[in-house]
Amino acid sequence: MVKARAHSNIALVKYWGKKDIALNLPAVGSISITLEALHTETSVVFDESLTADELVLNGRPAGEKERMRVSRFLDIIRGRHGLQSAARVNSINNFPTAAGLASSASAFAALALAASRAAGLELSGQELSILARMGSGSAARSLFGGFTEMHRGKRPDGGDAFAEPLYPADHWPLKVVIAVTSEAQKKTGSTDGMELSRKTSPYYTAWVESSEDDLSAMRDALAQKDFQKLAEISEFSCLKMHALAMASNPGLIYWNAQTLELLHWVRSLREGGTPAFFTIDAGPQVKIVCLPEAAAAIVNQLQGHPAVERTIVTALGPDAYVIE
Ligand code: 2P0
Repeated sequence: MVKARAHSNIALVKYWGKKDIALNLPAVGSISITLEALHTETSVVFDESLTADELVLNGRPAGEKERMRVSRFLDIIRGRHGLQSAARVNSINNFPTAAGLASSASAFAALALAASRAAGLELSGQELSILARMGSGSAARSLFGGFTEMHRGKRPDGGDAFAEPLYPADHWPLKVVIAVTSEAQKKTGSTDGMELSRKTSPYYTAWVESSEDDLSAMRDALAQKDFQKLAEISEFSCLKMHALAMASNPGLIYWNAQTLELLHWVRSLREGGTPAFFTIDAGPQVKIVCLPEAAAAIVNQLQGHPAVERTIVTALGPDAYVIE
């Protein structure tokens, strides 16, 4: 049995759209930060006595949809390495899965690491990232700590579509305050949402074409540790992704009223001199990224704020690793 831990991540330059569904190749590159406080621990054992893969999620047998997704992922490892056995997989998030916080990123990164080791393979970081990508695009980034860049790649087989570490967490010890506005499960998952945008959003081509400029500007902002630039590019990429999603048909609206209220709140905070900006994924939570000295005051001000159910504060996290 091998148990591994991987941390969640949030993209500052967003991934939205696939150029190949079967291999899960992203249409755009992305840049993310890995989050220390949110992680998944997954154990895997291949067992010849099992007739089918078993999946326990947060202490309970998983639904058939989740089990099949994990089983298809294990098939990639089995197929490549001539393994026949089914596996017992046990996965625990230290954060509520229903809270609309990214769970597939840390889940498939931890699974890629644990399952490949349990199969007797010692994969490189790049190989693990490619493997994790086939489970979930954002998972390719969760293998690495700190600041990470995912490449969209050019090869049709996806051999160059992997994530790489840009900087370790201590390059720039940013903090993230997650403002949870609703614990309700989202209606349209990312995979379906991305396909809808690719097929129907008139902004899709412009989104793909403009992505390289955002990545390049973000690399500069990180190299220079220029917070103002970091804030502007991140908010731009986030709002552009949501505009793309909203312009799908039918439109995808991941925000609620509280989300929008908090966007204005964060903007006015920054105008008042607080080094903070927002980013939002395919759900209604607002992630406020800030310089470390600003985090405590932001949390204080959000306490009792009518738009916020609760907050989670985190520093930047480490690489994925094997626990036992
Ligand atoms: C990201 N998101 O860059 C973007 C921004 C959500 C919004 O990657 O279909 O679960 O499994 O490759 O990675 C979430 O989508 O999608 C995501 P799949 P994934 O973080």
